[in-house]
Amino acid sequence: MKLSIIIAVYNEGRTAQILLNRVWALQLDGVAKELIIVESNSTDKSREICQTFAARHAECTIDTVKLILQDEPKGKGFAVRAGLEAATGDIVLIQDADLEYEVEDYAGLIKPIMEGKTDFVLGSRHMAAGNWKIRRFEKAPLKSAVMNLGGILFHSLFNIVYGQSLTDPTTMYKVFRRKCVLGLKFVSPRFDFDFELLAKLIRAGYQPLEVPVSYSSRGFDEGKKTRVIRDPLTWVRAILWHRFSQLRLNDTPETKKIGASQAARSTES
Ligand SMILES: Nc1nc2c(ncn2[C@@H]2O[C@H](COP(=O)(O)OP(=O)(O)OP(=O)(O)O)[C@@H](O)[C@H]2O)c(=O)[nH]1
Ligand SMILES: [Mg+2]
Repeated sequence: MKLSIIIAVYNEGRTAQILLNRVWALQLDGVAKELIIVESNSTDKSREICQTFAARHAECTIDTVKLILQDEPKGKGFAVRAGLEAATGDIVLIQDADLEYEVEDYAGLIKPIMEGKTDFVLGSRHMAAGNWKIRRFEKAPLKSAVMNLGGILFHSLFNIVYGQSLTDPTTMYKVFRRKCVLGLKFVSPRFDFDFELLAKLIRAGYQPLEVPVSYSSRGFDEGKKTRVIRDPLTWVRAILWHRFSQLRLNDTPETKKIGASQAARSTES
């Protein structure tokens, strides 16, 4: 079993090295890891960190490292999509280059997939925290409150539009069999990709199973790249648009019909 771990890195000089070392050191029974690092010409030392890391592990054959260097930062979605194209694993997991989540949660995330219970898992921060206040920025309590409230609104809107009852649709930990995304069309460049990926997997008939994961939010002063005004607008658009946007790369009227009936089944269940 091979696990492809896609790590988008842009200006993460403070955390990239620690994160990469943690992912590399993690041992998972019967699983070989393929780290796919996508770096977009950072203005800090992130590119050097990624290059040194990839060079250090270039000779490794069980766990492997692929480094994709992009010329400019076009957003997390753009970077993760490049990673998806390069992935060769059976299962794909998306990982940020910060330390907000714990790599120790990987085992719990891939377990239901390896046991054949599902093809798609979401790591829910709310299930573990037991409440909705998952963001706590010490120096900006108002921003924390706005983002926590915004989280509820976006999660609710997503659940209504897609007929779901997910506790954490915007979690970074989206883990799925690679076959699930083959042939699906993705266009979102920024954090709107999160919604597009989830929407299209659900529309393709893959109902996500949520498992609890730990989360410790970082503040904007620590490098968070979400924009408080710009990004939420793209999320609303993504939630509504991708309910109906082209699902597959080669959609014909026939495959569209199949997609629609699969989506209907998954929203019924
Ligand atoms: N390669 C690349 N990575 C990016 C770009 N924009 C953001 N990232 C990376 O994407 C990851 C997520 O960015 P964060 O600022 O942590 O975003 P977040 O608010 O935690 O959002 P989520 O990941 O959706 O939970 C980080 O590892 C960033 O370095 C980009 O343009 N290029
Ligand atoms: Mg993050």
